[in-house]
Amino acid sequence: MGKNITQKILENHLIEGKMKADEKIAIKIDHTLTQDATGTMAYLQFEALGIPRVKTELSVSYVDHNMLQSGFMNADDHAFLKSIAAKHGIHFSKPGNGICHQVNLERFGIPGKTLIGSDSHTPTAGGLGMLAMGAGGLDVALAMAGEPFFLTMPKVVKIHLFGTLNPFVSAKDIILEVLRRLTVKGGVGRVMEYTGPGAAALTVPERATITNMGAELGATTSLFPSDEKTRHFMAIQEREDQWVELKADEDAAYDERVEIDLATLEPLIAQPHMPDQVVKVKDIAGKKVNQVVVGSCTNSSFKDISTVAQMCKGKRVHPDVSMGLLPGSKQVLRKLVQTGELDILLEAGVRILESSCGACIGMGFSPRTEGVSLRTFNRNFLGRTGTKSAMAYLCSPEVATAAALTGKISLPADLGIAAPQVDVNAKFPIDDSMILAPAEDPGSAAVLRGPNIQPLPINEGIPDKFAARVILKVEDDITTDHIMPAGAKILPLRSNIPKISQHVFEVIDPTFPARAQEAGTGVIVGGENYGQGSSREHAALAPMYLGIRAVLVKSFARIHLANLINFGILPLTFENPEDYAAIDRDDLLQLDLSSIESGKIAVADKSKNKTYTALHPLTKREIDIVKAGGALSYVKKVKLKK
Ligand code: MIC
Ligand code: SF4
Repeated sequence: MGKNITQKILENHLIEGKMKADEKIAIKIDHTLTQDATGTMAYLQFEALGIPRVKTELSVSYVDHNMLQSGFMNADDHAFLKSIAAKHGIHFSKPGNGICHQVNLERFGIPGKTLIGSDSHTPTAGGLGMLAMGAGGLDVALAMAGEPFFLTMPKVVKIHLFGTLNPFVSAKDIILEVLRRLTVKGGVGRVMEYTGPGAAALTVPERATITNMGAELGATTSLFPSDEKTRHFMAIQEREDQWVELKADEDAAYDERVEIDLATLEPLIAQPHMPDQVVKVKDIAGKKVNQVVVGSCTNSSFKDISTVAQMCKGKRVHPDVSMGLLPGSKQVLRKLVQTGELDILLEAGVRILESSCGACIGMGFSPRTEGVSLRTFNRNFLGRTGTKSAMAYLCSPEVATAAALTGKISLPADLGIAAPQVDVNAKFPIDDSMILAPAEDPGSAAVLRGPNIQPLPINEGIPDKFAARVILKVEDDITTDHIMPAGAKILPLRSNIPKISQHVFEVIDPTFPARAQEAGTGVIVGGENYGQGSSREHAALAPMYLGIRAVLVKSFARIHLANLINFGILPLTFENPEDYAAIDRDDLLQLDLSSIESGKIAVADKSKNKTYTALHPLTKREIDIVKAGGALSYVKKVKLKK
């Protein structure tokens, strides 16, 4: 039986375990990336491991999230990141050079290599044939220290694309269609591997739009083959020598299959407040729009923005709409200058924002009260725009531009203009001057630490029996944006756990931090897919700081589950999902871990006089990690001492 691409890359990197779906495996990591919002913690953790220089082939630290710099905090983080990168052998991409996933595609990604990044959209690099996964900062720190990365062997889904896209229908519509069919839980435990003539016809940036938003399916990662299109993209980036071919065998086996006829796709749009609330644009056409933003790691390539510029040529943004644009990288922005398209956008009345995450993570450009905002981004979770009452929709650059020009949700084909044609052979300005190489001599680099960079809090570990109060009970599909919101006010506190923890669950229940601290030891109860979304380990670290020692839910999202384990929080699932209904906020639970090695523990609800069995997915190693108070203590105590 032949192999698919996922199996080929995993086999080349396998350190431990059997490549059988749902088994735990450990793999070697070739590249790592961090961004600033998760990076400060990742490097503090790397530093705590006491390893002088990274052991990966390549590690890059990007600054793209916290770029508002209102006050000293973000700037201090940047200075810390730059100095610690120089010291430990890490490349540093300066603020302004671009969004990590876009710059990684352009300048660093290599087909067939493994990459983990402290950002959930790291799978963007799957568009280039890299096996790229999001992970918590601590897992990235461990990979930089040469430790293997542990994951559950995913199922591999073949997504066969055929047929040709119609004018004004683009890569974003393909991934929105996948989300419509499979939902935000549909990719959990799976790698989505794209094949077929429809996949072969897509360019690397188009493929990257699809692999990027595979994160919203909950997928471990998404992958395209590395073929002529990949070689061509790397040649344009003057990196053809790093290209290797990568394809599935003719008789490769897959666990599941999905077929999409691209010719049948119409422009799609995800409605508030979940990326899988997908409908046809034509079904909600006519709705008035206040704001449009083009950008984010999903849709900020030259192809995306050139498409917008061509549609805006000779036209004006509607008087009732504020339109913003975040180019994905300095390279994209310079290219727009060279083609004259930046001027077309300015003439049309588009607001040019920095090459950064910006509005995607609520760093500025928030919509007005109850504002309708169309975004080419990947997430529209409640409150993420920075305005809780706003209605955020996700769509392609084509649909976003049609709305900006007409003031309402509209079909781009109704504008009566020719579909844009982007020159895929165009040369790009190659300029790595904003990427700083590490110092030759680590001793020569001093680490700069501003007052906002506070030491890592320590978890002392959990005893075999403990009582804990239910601090909060939540529903299905709780995202990390619910648990640990971002935005301009909170993101600057990412290096300061005591302060940021005061915002945990702010959008759901602002009394959470005070009640958790008062209770001393707490539990969170939740539904399915708990912790979907971001890789931010603050969604585990900050609750841990507030005394949360267990999370009892119907099911977990992958990265958040790993983060809970990494910070010594016991992840539990109901043996009988109906028990969820019986537990209430403020109940006092007694947890007995004496049978933990059997995969189960006993939970007694003292307030209700009931007992339940809770399951956990932990391996022996992970049980030891949780008991030790988290992976850092465990690795320092057990592994690195060997
Ligand atoms: C996001 O898109 O939510 C972020 C901000 O990029 C996060 C990382 C973070 O919270 O710092 C992610 O996706 O992992
Ligand atoms: Fe940045 Fe948004 Fe991409 Fe996250 S999803 S990395 S915030 S652009």
